[in-house]
Amino acid sequence: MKLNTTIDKNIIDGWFAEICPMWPGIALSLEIEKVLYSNKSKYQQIDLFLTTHHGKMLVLDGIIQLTQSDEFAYQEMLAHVPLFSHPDPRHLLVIGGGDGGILREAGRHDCLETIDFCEIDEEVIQVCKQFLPDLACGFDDNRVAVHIGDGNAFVQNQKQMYDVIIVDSSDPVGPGEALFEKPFYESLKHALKPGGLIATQGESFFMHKKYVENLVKITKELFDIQGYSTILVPTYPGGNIGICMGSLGPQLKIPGRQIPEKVQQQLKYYNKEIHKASFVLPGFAQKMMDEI
Ligand code: SPD
Repeated sequence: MKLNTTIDKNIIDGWFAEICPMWPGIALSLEIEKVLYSNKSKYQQIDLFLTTHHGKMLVLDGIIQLTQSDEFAYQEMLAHVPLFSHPDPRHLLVIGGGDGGILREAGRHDCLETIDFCEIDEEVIQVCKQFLPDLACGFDDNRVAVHIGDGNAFVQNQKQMYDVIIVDSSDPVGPGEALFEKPFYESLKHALKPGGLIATQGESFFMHKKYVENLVKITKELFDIQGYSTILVPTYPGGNIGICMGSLGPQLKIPGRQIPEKVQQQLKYYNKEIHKASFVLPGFAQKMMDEI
């Protein structure tokens, strides 16, 4: 099948194959029904597909960012593990994640007074508002202030501003590269209020050992408490992805406050037990963390 997309190299007989040097020799493929959007923005190639069995799928530079069938797992965990670890989060910064999914989840926390959001590629936001309103509804929250620009530059100007910072980055190829380097984490630390914490997209301990080790090393060096939580996401490489966290006070492995019943009822993946369990790692992965 010939699909009208500008990333032809990833399309094989009507299937999209996620081929990337970060996970050599293996590629997840999804069958495509239709190309809904395909364009090279100022920063990256943006593709939005309708798949045959997993709903719509957002792909940036050939890498799957989300599918409608399992996005809830990633968005819920990357938002609620850090936000429920903090005993009283009032001010949140979200860097990356132009789909709005993390904002949708963060918006469930009534205690938040301000939510700053920084995304480099405005076109991703526009595409998601048009095609993924079930995620982009996160932008409708009137506590959200959108800043279009480089997250790395944005955070350098913020001093002791936030209780929680969440980094929903793409992989360290393309525009997200600086978000995996130590100077960025030093800036995040300075942007935190006393007792604050950060959480960042932490890749997969099966597929991206050197990237996970690097993030864990940086967060161990800079923060008082470090933790690595893992999430099952069938359409990410290896079927799992981590959250690498650093805290200036709060414990990470247990919720620091009650999960309101009305919030819990809205969630499909996150709960108190999965919060704790997500920090329990397979032996080889725990050994990897301990040796850093
Ligand atoms: N390997 C892909 C990792 C993508 C992480 N970011 C996804 C953005 C969803 N809000």
